[in-house]
Amino acid sequence: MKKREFIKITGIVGAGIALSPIAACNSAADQKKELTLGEKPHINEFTQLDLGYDFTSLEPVIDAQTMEIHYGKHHAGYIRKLNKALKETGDYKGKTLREIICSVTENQTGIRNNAGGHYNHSMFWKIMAPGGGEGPTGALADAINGSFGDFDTFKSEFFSAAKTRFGSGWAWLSVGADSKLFVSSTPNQDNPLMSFAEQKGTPILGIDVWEHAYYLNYQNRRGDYIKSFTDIINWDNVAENMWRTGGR
Ligand code: MN3
Repeated sequence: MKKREFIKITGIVGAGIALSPIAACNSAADQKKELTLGEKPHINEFTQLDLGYDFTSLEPVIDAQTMEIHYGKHHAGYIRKLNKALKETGDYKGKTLREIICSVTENQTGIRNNAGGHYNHSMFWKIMAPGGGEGPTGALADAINGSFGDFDTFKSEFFSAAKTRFGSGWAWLSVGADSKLFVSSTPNQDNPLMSFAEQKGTPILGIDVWEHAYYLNYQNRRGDYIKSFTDIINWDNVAENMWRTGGR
């Protein structure tokens, strides 16, 4: 099915008619349709994908120095430590990043933190764009309205989840097992796909609320960062993530 046809058909989600239930971490065949982040299965090591835009592109919302350090040091560091941890365990050969996220256990902290760090940041770079978008349209807008009532209610829930996450972590918009969208937050580099997440689902949008994501520009004003972030959301890519999640 072509993406456009799918979007047309899944307009029904907004009308309250759910698609077939989708488990967040399900069979290999279904996973191929889920968010892949372009990664290859883990054979030797994971590598960092190109950012796809310049460090200055998201200014003034996110300054170039923050982007350079965040992408070049923090994200790159998660990948380096993930590769080291994978080498040490010898497990997960041939698994995709998503499969690792889905099967990592709470106590495997090296892989949990660094596979999470790699996955979360790979998604984060893709759901932002210079100038952002007009806001969600089509099936994504319908799904947001169907799940939250309206876009403003979603924005307020997302803001609150990001603002109140104590310490470091992420706030998410995810697709749940009932195909509805929900907002949640996770600590550190955890992710809603992880089996021990409080609310499990497939994330399609996430905001990094670690201080390293905003401190140079916003210092302690996390709320200002979150509000500005909504101006640079790449809604087309969020819609694409939703399409992959339900694209069966
Ligand atoms: Mn970060």
